[in-house]
Amino acid sequence: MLYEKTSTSPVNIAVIKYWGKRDTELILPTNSSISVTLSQDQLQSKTTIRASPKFTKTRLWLNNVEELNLSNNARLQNCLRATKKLRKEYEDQLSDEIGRDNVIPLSTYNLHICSENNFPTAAGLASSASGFACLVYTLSQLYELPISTTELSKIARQGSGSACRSLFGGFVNWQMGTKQDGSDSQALQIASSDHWPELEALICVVSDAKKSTSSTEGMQNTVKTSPLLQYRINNVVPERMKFMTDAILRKDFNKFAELTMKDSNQFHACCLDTFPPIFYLNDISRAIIRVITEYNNSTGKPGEYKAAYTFDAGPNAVIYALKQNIPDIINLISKYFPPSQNNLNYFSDPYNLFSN
Ligand code: 2P0
Repeated sequence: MLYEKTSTSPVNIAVIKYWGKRDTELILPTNSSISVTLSQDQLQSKTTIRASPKFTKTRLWLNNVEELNLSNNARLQNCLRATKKLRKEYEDQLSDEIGRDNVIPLSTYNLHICSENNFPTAAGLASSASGFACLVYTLSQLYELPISTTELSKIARQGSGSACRSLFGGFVNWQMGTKQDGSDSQALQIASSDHWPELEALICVVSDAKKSTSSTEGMQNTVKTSPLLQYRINNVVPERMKFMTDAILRKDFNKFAELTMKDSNQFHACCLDTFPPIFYLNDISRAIIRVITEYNNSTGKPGEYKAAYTFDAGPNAVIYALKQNIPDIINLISKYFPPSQNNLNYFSDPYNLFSN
């Protein structure tokens, strides 16, 4: 007997950034964060999982070629163990109701997992977020787990912190929580994707090369060495979380844009404040910041914005803007960064709900 499930998961791009862990095993962050989940048209992970009593061991292939060594991958093991445990509890509950012989003992079967991204992996485009969200979501479907998405987010978080946010569509808050066991470090939806359909994201792929400093390693060096990060955690993020939530709920693009750009700037300032420093932005990234700043200045009204840039752990830009301004922005970007000269690709991606 063979049991199989396939699902897809979207990427999310943070507007209040996660950077730093207080517990590296449970993946508990040093601050809460907020993200927007993009539609799955352009960037998505797809995972197929098969379970069979005939499989002699659990195996995982990434992007159809590379078989991962699972024995030294603690994060994957944690996700597999946690979902398997829930499946076992569910099987016990079902056994009481319908008899053990009528329950498929999926929790005892080995798995074959195929996971692929339709975009560059580990290039600062949130591939670990969509990848782990997809793994955990597909497991929950295969195992028919009777749990909420927020409960599931606590398992996805243990694969990759930002993955907990990709389980929801729309606008998502990853609450850092305060408990040591991580039981309150979870994702919650602030608003669904149809709340603000005019908001779109333009993704500018400056480079699809694998980043030189991984997020996992980089953020812990920042925790150890950056006084600016401590200031950010204590004095900046708590207030920004409130203002950003409010801006999203009120669909206030000016406030949303201002906070998004300031938070991206401060995250990269923390990278620069790390010792030795971490450089994720390159010359093209900085030029994009200048073009968007000039574009915003062209309104002539301080505090009014037509576009907001944000950068994650890589040089690629994500530009949030209202739908009516996207053609202008594409014109600007293609004027200043002709694809043939800069090797910069871009595409527009209205965020959308990840139906689950
Ligand atoms: C974020 N990033 O909030 C921030 C902004 C990158 C910059 O989440 O170690 O891959 O797997 O928990 O989730 C990237 O960090 O790190 C990230 P781990 P993750 O989106």
